[in-house]
Amino acid sequence: MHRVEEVDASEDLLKVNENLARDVREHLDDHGVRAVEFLGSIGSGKTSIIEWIIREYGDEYSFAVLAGDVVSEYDERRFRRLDVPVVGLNTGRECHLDAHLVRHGLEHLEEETDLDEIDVLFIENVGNLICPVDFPVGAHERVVVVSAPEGEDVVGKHPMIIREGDVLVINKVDLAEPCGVSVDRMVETAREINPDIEVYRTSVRTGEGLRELAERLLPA
Ligand SMILES: Nc1nc2c(ncn2[C@@H]2O[C@H](COP(=O)(O)OP(=O)(O)OP(=O)(O)O)[C@@H](O)[C@H]2O)c(=O)[nH]1
Ligand SMILES: [Mg+2]
Repeated sequence: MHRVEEVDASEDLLKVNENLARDVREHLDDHGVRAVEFLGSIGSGKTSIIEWIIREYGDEYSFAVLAGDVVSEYDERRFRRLDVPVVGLNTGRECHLDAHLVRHGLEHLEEETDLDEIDVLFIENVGNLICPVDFPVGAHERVVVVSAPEGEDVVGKHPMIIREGDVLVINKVDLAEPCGVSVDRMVETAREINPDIEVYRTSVRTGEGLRELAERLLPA
């Protein structure tokens, strides 16, 4: 059921999103759910990393996923195969999730599962390095994922998302050498932009760095 929000036309949309994100966060906190948002480039490996964590830690934690995509259900179907509660969120022509959509996603999730039973909610944003930056959705952590084959400059060209992230994942490091990319240089650039960002180098192909990343993101 869509609720009608009363919005003063002059009110800043970002402010509305911020308020809704606060509601989402409070709701998650009320139910003891830790939410981890994955945002970043198209095809950088967001779904693959979340799948890996769910497979490896599924016996210890209870997971659920909100899978954002522009129009399709590809990622939703991938998560469903892992037998976790999933809600697909299609943004239509929009290139990012927002807190309003996520709140509805949570309502749908609660139709199939009791939030009190969920330890960790993964929210996969639409692949995009620009638009999601200004629309936090209430997650406790924002994990930015880029990949080595995108080239060293991908980090420096998108400083806004690097400033916004709590964690930066440089994935597909197995392809760095064949692509002639220096992952060290990517890390250096990220630290110049945001000295506080925590950086993980990962490969879903070889497993490198994934356990360290998971242990940083999952509750103790
Ligand atoms: N070589 C290599 N391939 C990877 C790695 N991680 C993911 N891939 C592949 O990269 C492709 C895209 O991975 P996804 O996990 O779908 O990427 P995504 O970021 O979720 O993509 P979107 O949701 O479409 O933005 C798939 O073919 C994966 O198998 C990795 O670490 N190394
Ligand atoms: Mg995906």
